[in-house]
Formats: sequence, C-alpha cells, structure tokens
Amino acid sequence: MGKNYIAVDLGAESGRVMLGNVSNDKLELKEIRRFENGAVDQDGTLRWDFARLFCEIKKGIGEAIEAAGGKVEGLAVDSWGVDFGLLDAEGDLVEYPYCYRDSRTDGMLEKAFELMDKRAIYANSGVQFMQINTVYQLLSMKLNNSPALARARTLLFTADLISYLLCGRKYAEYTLASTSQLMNMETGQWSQEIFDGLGLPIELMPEVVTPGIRVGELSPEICSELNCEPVPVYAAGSHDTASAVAAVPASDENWAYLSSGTWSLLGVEVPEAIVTDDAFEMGFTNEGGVGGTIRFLKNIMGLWLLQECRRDWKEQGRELSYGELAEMAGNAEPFFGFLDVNYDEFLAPGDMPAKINRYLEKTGQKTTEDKGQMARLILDSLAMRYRREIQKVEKASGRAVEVLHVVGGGIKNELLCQLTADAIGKKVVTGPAEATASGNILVQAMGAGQIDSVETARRIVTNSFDLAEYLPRDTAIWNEKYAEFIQLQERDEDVS
Ligand code: LFR
Repeated sequence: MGKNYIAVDLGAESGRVMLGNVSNDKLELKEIRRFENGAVDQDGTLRWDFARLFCEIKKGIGEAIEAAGGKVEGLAVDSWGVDFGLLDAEGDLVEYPYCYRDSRTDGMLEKAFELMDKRAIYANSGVQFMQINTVYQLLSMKLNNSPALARARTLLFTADLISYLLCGRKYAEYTLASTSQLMNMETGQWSQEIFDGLGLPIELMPEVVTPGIRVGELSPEICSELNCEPVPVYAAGSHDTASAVAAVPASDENWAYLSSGTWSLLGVEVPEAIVTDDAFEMGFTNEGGVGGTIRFLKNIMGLWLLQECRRDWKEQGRELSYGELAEMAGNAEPFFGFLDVNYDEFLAPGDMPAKINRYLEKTGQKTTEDKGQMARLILDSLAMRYRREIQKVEKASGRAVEVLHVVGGGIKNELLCQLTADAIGKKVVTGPAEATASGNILVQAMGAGQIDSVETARRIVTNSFDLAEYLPRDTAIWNEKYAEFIQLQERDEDVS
C-alpha cells in the first residue's frame, strides 16, 4: 500500500504540487498541479506574484488530498534559495517578496566588503559571493532605510513562508537558511559576526530547524477552506537543491551532481565545509545538505539564458517550445562561439538575445540572429563551463569525479545531456527529472520514521525511475575547443 506524502515544489519558472507514495523500496510520483511562475513588475521592482502562487498551492494541496482519498501522512514545501518575506508584529506579510534578480543588490557586494573583510565573511559563512544572496538584499534595505525593514519582526525564506501560512509555525529550515550567507556554517546557527559586521538585525531571524522534523499540521483555517482533515507538515530540505541532491541515485563515492533547471548547480557532497583559499578563489559555496552533509557547489547561470531568450522571442511573436529549440540547436553549427555564462549582465531579466550578442561583440566573436544558433551557443557554453567547474571541484575537494549525475527538469534537454558528457569526457547519468519533489517526499518519509537514511532514499530513487546514460563522444575536438574556451574566458576576464 505504501504511505502518501505531498510535496509542494516551487521553482523560479514553475511550481508544482506532487503526490508521492512511498513503499518499502519504491516511490511513485504523481503530478497533481503545475503552475507557471516568474518575477513580476511592481512599480519598477521585481517581485514574486505571491497571492497567486499561494492560491495555486492551496488548490493543488486540496486536489492532492482528494487524489489520495484523504490518506496523507505528510506535506512539505521546498523552493529556490535566498529570497524571503518579512512579517510584521501581527504575523502578516509586510510587502510582496522581492525576486533575487531585482537590481536593488547592484553594488552591494562592494558595500559589504567595506564593512567586513571578504575572506572573513567566507570563512564564517562558507558561501560564494553572489549579489542575489539574502545578506546583500538585507544590506540594501538597511542602507536605503527601507520602511518595510523597519516594520518587520520576522524574516522567513520562501518555502518556510509558505509552510508558515499553511501551519502557523515560524522557522528557518537549515538547508534553505544556509543559502543566505547569514549562517555560521560551523555552528549551523545565525552568524552573529556577519550580522554585527554589516549592521543587520539578527532579531528578525527565526529558530533554525533540521530537515525532516515535523513542524506542525495544516491549520484549522486551511482545513476548513480545503474541507480536509489536518495533515502533518514537515520541514523537508526546504531548499530545492538540497532536496534534489538527497534524491541523486548514487551509491558510491566518486560522483558529482548537477541539478539542472533555471540554475545549474554543480558540485559534490562532502562531510564538512571546505573554506580553503582554493575554494574561496574558485568561488565555491558550502550549503547545508540533508543528513548532516555539505553541498560543496558552484552556481552556474543554467537554462535561465535559454528561458530568457525564449521569452524574448515569444514577445516578438515567435513562440518556440523547448523541444523545438533543442531540435534547432541540434541542427545549428557547433562551437559557433562561447559565452561566459556567469557574466554579470545575464543575471537580470530582459533582452537576453541582445545581451548575448553584445557579449559576443565585446569578446571579438561573431554575433547571430539565428535562434537555433543562439540556443546552440548557450548549450555549448554551458557544457564547457561544466567541464571547467568539475576540474575546479576536483581540485578544491581533493576528489576524483568519475560520474556526473544530472537531475532536474534540465535533463529533458537531451542535446545538453550529450554535450555535457562530450565536454566533460566522463559518463553522465540522468534522472530523475523530478528529483526535488522526490527528495522532498523521501525526507518526509525519513522524518515520519518510514525510511532510515539518505542512503535508503537514494536506493529507492534508483529503483523507482528510468535513468539514462550518456557516454562521451568526439573527445579530441572537445579537448581542442576547451583550450579555445579557456583562452577566451581568460581574455574576457581582462575585458570585464
Ligand atoms: C535553484 C536555486 C539555487 C539558488 C538559486 C537562487 O532553484 O535554489 O540553488 O542558488 O535557486 O535562489
């Protein structure tokens, strides 16, 4: 029979409510509801459409409970990292939560380093320096005397904010909290040093809880709205990437993961944070993982580049599915050029094809108006970047990587999976696409005492999904092109 759990999984491009049935060694997943997501403009700022998201989530939960015949053992929410909502003294949202791509964090890294030594921030938090991090969002509010910040009493990260609205408990789940750069990675608690150093209000921060604990149950209001019995609410890995990594179908040691979606998160699982000079200089992060592990990884801009091109082309009247784009990319010229996918300008939404062409021009490469060619350029550049980061992760962690496990919606782009294997010269194993929801559900099953460990969770995932393998081809040409890629990146670093 198995037991039923509900995962609410929020991504930057879409959200979904999934129903999972966990039995001895199998997980069956059913998608109950999927809805679009994306940042919206509010008076020139970028926010999340929170009321609509919450409405979709509630509908999905109601439908999932119905689909399970009312028999549900747990529910948990996960989301992207770093973003948050602020609550006032009454526990109400002070304003619509900002999207991390809003320009309010422009220039905040430099401001932070005037207040606190960069290396000290890294030694303390273990987190890579990205302007999207919670710490720079808060710093910008502080330096701009934000009235919302002045009214705020509690900060809740996105998934935990939804969970609070469902069950009434305010908490910060450890894996999600670790993305903020406000946590001391040694203690797993808020970093007094960083809050003090930057003059930020530590009193906003709620208690930190570990993944897998039961935090409450659906509130009476929600139950009456959905006409259901109370369902236990758990903290999963509230961070989507943490849940995804918990569901990587790997058993031995020499693997790296790539969680592929709007972002590409590439790294290894390690027992303790690595905050050496190498890790610092190479820009790696140490985020909290499920089961006491650390996710040592790098954020790579990911399919965002393609998503944004697609959005731009659609606005101009040409709507293309991801399948069509992949096919067009497959027919386009390989190695047309290379992008530094993490180039600063690519972070903000809008005008992506034009930004890409500006980048190509600036670096002395040919530009293109051909959509398939641009898609191919993005995929080639991502694959090359994965190769570069795997080399770095091997150096910084002292581990040899033999297999790359790719999970997440990005695996549906089979061309990218093959190019990844070609570029890195190693075996790529893909699946499951719904790793995040799987991890979310299996962490609940661990919390409920149904399964005993992350190893068991991974074994269950291996048993439950069809995985695909890609082996490297054309190694010689990729080696040759990699040398060009590196040269270009180095030149580009001089330019920008
Ligand atoms: C992926 C992700 C990444 C995080 C980025 C921004 O969805 O959670 O792990 O760095 O979104 O929050």
